[in-house]
Amino acid sequence: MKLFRFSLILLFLSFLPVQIIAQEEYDVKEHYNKTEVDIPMRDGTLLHTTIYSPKDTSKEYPILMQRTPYSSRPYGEDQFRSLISPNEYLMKEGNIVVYQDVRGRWMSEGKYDNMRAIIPNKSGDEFDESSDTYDTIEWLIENVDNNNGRVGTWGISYPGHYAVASLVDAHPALKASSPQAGIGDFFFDDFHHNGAYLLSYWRVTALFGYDKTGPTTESWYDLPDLGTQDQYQFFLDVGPLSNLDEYYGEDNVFWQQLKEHPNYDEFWKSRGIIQHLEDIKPAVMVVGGLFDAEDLYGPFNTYKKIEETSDNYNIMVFGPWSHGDWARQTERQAVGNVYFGDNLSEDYQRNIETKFFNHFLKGDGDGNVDLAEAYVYDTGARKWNSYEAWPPKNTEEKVFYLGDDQELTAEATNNEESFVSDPEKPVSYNDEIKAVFTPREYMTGDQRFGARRPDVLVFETEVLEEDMKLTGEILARLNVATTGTSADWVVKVIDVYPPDAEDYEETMEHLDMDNYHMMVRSEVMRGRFRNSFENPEPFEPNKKTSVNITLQDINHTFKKGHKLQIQVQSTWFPLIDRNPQTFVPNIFEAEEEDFQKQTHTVFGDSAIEFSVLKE
Ligand code: PG9
Repeated sequence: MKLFRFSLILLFLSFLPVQIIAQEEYDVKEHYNKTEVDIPMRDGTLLHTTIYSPKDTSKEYPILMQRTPYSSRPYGEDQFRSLISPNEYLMKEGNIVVYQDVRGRWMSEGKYDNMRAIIPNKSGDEFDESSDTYDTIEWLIENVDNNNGRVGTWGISYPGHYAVASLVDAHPALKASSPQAGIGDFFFDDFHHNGAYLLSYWRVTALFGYDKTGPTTESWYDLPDLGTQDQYQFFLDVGPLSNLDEYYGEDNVFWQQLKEHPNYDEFWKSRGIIQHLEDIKPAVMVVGGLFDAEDLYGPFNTYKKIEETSDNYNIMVFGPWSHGDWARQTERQAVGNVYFGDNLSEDYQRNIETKFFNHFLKGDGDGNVDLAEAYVYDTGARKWNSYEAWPPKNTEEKVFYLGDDQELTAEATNNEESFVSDPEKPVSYNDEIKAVFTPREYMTGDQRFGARRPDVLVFETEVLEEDMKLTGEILARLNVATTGTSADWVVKVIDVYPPDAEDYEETMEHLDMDNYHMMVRSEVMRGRFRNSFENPEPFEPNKKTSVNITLQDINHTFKKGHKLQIQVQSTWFPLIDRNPQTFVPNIFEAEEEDFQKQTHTVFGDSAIEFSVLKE
């Protein structure tokens, strides 16, 4: 396979929202001075830091900082970003804006460590991302002219993770942070979902896997090129994961780590950041996208953990966004084929994000600011909701059972639905032939291509006679069996549109929205981890076994005339890797002969538990 160098800008933009794209009407260079400094951390490591300071020195400004593994480029004091700050409103009104290459990345010294573990009660020159942030803030407050002594952090995705890290043992000058789609734990975000490896992330293992030899402004890695858009066929032809060693050698540290740690061991556990969110002091605004294919576990659990453990100001905003959409300037907000509304991101940036930072960094900072506890978009009714708590309190449980005749029933049945699961013909996770860096559109994708396969079980309500609003987490309590000793279980929650549904500008040419099977939420449980993520267990062939799957929060009205549909399947390719369906110690080391067709069964006392909002 030929390796070829992506233009880093292309790769860089593929991860980050369009906010880096030029803002024609505002020239940063006219309003800001730029300096680049190398700030010493407590262990002496120098972290390369770019500082944009307003030219108007007649007043003081807070410091808004983003720490990133994706480069604080452009480098060179005469090279300016076209947009600085979380949004253009904060840029135009004037703030000191700082970008820093985290340890081991780009122009910073040190060795990179993916999701570097937080060290509680550090001593001496022990360091982690929390202490690197603390040391950086200490230096900035002491050395940057015209700062008002208050600091805010923000970031999306990995930069969002570093914003979460800034909250742990926070510097006293840190008054506000907005972690946005911040990674919480790589065993449940990005690279894995409940222990299933996201094969769809395989290519970006190159981005994080190689150590650089020293500070550099040029990328030191190449992304493998599949040589085709048909990544389903590519990965099917590759066969067992061990064959991918052909493309990543021993020098790809992260690829080795992924293979060596198939279970939720200390390697992953220590790197999860949610556990450290105790007694948080700075004000926090967690932001996420309800259709974010990369990081959902992180933002929801960041908000919930802080609510549980801290009495700081803590709010959340979840819109009908895919990864990073909220930072874009697109007028029509859509995810894949599905349109949700106009100017949703711009309104959020102007009326929520700017208000949050200004209150805590320039205003009274006492928390008396007219912002809701939880802004969550209703992705079925297509309107914003403001809640006083999340998940909402005024709900009642509604349980649907996976009955016979493809029906969702109010009572359990003795029904059994079986299907042959063939690793050589896995269910595709989407109906497009497109190679991706990371998955995106499938989160609202049409699921009819799945519904018509014999190895996808379908259960649905009658046409709804009135609106049904489902909010919060979903619990799938499956009772299953397999003729094998290993299996994955995927549950998909789908909104079936009526025959007269309106089409959108974004709806693909060949498609109408009538009878559109819109994915609302989905999740996989790698069956070996059903009782413990640390200690995987085989299935006993043909024994009825319970498998529980928590699906991340939703806020979706299933409207009158629509249907609620549940799909259950055991392959989801190549979103996730194939399960050999034979229990092996480590699927990364499974052999060709381990991959066996098996017959799986789902019993009629399997239940899907929702929370219905009592309007
Ligand atoms: N969470 C995103 C990601 C992390 C690691 C690999 C690929 C993507 C992100 O930082 O955009």
